[in-house]
Amino acid sequence: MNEETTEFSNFGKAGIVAIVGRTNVGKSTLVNHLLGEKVSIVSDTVQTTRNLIRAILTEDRGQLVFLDTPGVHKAKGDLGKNLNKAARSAVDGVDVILLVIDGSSKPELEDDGWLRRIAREEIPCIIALNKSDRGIKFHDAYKALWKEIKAEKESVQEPIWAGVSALNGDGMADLLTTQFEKTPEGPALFPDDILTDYPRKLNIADVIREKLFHRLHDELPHAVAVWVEEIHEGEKKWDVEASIYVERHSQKGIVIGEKGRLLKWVREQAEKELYEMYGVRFKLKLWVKVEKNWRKNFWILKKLGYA
Ligand SMILES: Nc1nc2c(ncn2[C@@H]2O[C@H](COP(=O)(O)OP(=O)(O)OP(=O)(O)O)[C@@H](O)[C@H]2O)c(=O)[nH]1
Ligand SMILES: [Mg+2]
Repeated sequence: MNEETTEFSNFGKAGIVAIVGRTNVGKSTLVNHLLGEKVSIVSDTVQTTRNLIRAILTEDRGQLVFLDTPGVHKAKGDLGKNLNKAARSAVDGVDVILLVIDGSSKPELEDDGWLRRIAREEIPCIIALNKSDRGIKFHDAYKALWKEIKAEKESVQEPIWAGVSALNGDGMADLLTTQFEKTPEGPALFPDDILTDYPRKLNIADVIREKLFHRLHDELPHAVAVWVEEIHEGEKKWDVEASIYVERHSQKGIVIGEKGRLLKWVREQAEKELYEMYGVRFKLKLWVKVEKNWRKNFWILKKLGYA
């Protein structure tokens, strides 16, 4: 036996967990809680997550790579459809599927779709009934729905159910243990000090977008994209120039706000959070640009990593 094989047997668990589900159920909140750090932005707007985000947890038991995905949602334009496609294909080739459900609200069409999808899978699946802090009223409804689907599809899948709250942490330690149990043994996929391989430029853009989402309502968040043009990494502070794309002139006014107040708030909140994330001061320069129909523009979607 050569040295490498001997070393291999000493490795712990290692695998990829795809975190999937309908939009707004708390997938990104759950990933952040598992990591103990914020790696993925969160908001109460649908389809907040727009890229696949890998978050890496390394500990004594081994290494889990969580794949945070855009939530599936009835889609109108190319952007929404691309996000749905990305989410659905994220489960290919992973070791464990973690389906997140909002157990405090009734099953919707997209939940039904995901249950049907996991019925086709033979790899281990865990179903997290999230938001237990808001009550567990619909847990039985989801279990009954699964039973129906399993029978109809003659599925061999036996998912493990877990009631959790990604917000207050209830059930989260057990959920992590279950994930390790279902993961095969193997060598780590990433160095142990890495938290995410999500590019810095995209992360900074996401933080700015999250702050915008907190202030924008209705359809407007979906018309907004953020692109970091440049990062100058100075010793004492980092200067970042970013463009905020909107689709119409009227939207530009809303994003800037009366006397520039909204944009100023976004800039200050983002600078504060980026400082906490990177431990270095940020100076953001934000430009709001009208880019007609960017959501249908393949090249822009590609640049933003949404296509
Ligand atoms: N009460 C409660 N709220 C939660 C919990 N987990 C997440 N939320 C809230 O649910 C909303 C959506 O959370 P996200 O983590 O952005 O949801 P997501 O599934 O990643 O959404 P998309 O990225 O749009 O697919 C946010 O307002 C969260 O604060 C929970 O356990 N309890
Ligand atoms: Mg998300």
